[in-house]
Amino acid sequence: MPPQRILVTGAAGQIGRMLRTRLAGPDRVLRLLDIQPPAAAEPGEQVELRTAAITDPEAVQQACEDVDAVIHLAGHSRENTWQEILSTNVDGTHNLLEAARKAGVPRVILASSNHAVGFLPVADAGAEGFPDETPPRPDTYYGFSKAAVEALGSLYHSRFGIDVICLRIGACTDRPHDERDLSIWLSPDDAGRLFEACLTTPSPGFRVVWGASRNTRQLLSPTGAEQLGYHPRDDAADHAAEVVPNRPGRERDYLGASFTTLPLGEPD
Ligand code: 15L
Repeated sequence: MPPQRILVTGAAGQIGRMLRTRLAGPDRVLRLLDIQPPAAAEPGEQVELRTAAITDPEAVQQACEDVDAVIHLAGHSRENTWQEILSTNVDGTHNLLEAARKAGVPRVILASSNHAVGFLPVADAGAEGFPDETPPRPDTYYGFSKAAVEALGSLYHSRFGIDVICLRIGACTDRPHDERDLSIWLSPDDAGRLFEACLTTPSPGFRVVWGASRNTRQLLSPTGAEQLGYHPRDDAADHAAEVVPNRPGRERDYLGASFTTLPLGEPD
C-alpha cells in the first residue's frame, strides 16, 4: 500500500507545528504548505515542503494532487481588516476547497474557532456545555470568516460528497493562560488526538464539532468530537494555579471574551 498523504495548510503556524510531530507516522507523508517556508525536514521525517499563499490557485491545486485528506489551518488567526479577512480566510478556503474537489480529495478538516460563536453568553452554556452545531454568533470579522468557512464546507459536502469536519477550536496553546482557558483549552497532545480522529473516523459526512481537552470546567460539549473517536486526556484544571483572572464584563460574559471588545476590522 502506498503511504497515506496528508496536506496540511498553514503548517508553519502554531497548530501546524504542534501537529507536525504528532501526526507523523511510518505509513504517512505530510505535505506541509505555508506562505512562510516550513522548517526543513528532520532526518527520517516523511514530509514534502511547499511555500505558497493559500490564495494561489495553481500552487494549491498542485498541493492537493495525490492527497488522501487535507487539514486546512491557513488563514489569519486573529482580527484583521475586512479585505484581508475576506481574501485570506474566505477566498483562501474557497480556493482550497475548489482544488480539493478538482483533485478528488475525499476528506477535508477545516479549522474553525470558538469566535464563530463568540457572542454566546457564557451563562447559557448549561451543565453539558454549548452543543455542537450551535448557529453562528461571530464576535469579529475573523469570527465571521470562520462561520463562512463552515458554510463553505457544508456546501462542498452537499454538492460534491466530500467529508468535511469543521473543528471549532477553543484555545490551542502550550498551556492555559487565563481563567477562560480553563474551560476551552485544547492541549497540543489532545490536538494531535483530535486531528488523528478526524483523519481516521469512517464516513463522517459534514460535522461541526468543538475542539477542546477533557477540561473539568467545560464550556464546550465533548459529544460531537467523541463520536468521531476522539478521547482527550488533558485537563486545563491541572494548570489552574498558573492562570491569570479575566476582567469583569464582556471578557467573562461571552465565550469570545476579549474578541467581543476588539475594534472591528483593526489588525490585532
Ligand atoms: C482563536 O481562534 C485564535 O486563533 C487564537 O489566537 C486564540 O485567540 C483563540 O481563538 C482563543 O479564543 O483563545
